[in-house]
Amino acid sequence: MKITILGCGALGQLWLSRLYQQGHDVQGWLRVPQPFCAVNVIEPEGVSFNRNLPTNDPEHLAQSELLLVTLKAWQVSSAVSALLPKLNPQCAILLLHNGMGTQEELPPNSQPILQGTTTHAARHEGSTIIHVATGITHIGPTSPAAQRLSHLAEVLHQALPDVAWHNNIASANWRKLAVNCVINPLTALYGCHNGDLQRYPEQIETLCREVASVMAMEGYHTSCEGLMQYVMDVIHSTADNVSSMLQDIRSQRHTEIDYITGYLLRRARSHGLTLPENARLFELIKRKENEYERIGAGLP
Ligand code: KPL
Repeated sequence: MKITILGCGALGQLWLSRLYQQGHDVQGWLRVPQPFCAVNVIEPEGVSFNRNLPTNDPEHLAQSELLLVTLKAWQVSSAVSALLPKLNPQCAILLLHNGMGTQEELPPNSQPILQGTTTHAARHEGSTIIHVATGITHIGPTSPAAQRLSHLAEVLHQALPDVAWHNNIASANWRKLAVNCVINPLTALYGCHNGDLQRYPEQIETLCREVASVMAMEGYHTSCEGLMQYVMDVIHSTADNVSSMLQDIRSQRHTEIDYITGYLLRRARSHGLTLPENARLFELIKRKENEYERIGAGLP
């Protein structure tokens, strides 16, 4: 299958290496074009993959059957919008990132669009990508046109298991949003590993209650207890992880908070709900982010 991967960060390189090894015709797409992408991945059991893979070939892009987008949420709309006119109308776009709300930012288009989330963890160590923990990738259609694409779950599963197909991906996305609304800001504020959050059950319960109230208004009924159990399970299973938001804050990068807690608060407002604890965490993360972004921009 001909595939272009937009975003060659840690997860993008992991998918490039796995899809290439499955015999797919893959290329990376970089914002700043380079002659090739040096993909260097070390798997959890120590096996490494090291190869230069092609990038930014417009012909390859035009013939691609899948555009796999592994950018951060805040990078998606401008990068995908720039590629839309160059894609074959049949080319599926799979948006794989934390948070929600990026699809609404895209210009009107007729591409079949899939959304997904993943619990695979990968991080940079110099120019090497360490695949820290295996996980599950949940994908599903966002329009009737994309419903016929369930075979893609099998293609992706062969390369990087597990991949699960959901006809109703929004429900899975909301559960992942709940996980990210709890783990990401709290770890970024306390400067701790995911597992250390077990010390804050009351705060986690308050956050989950607020998320569950918005989910109910959106038509995804869940009990606060059920949601909290799910979040606690992820805290246990990713106990040694440094969350992506803590990594972003430590490296003074823009975070995904606008698409995680920010998205939740926007949906809450549209239903006339206020979420004091999520709003407080949102403000604290934005304050941290603004501090270094102002300095970076040379502002007083
Ligand atoms: O998605 C994650 C992230 O760090 O962004 C979790 C699930 C919280 C794992 O660290």
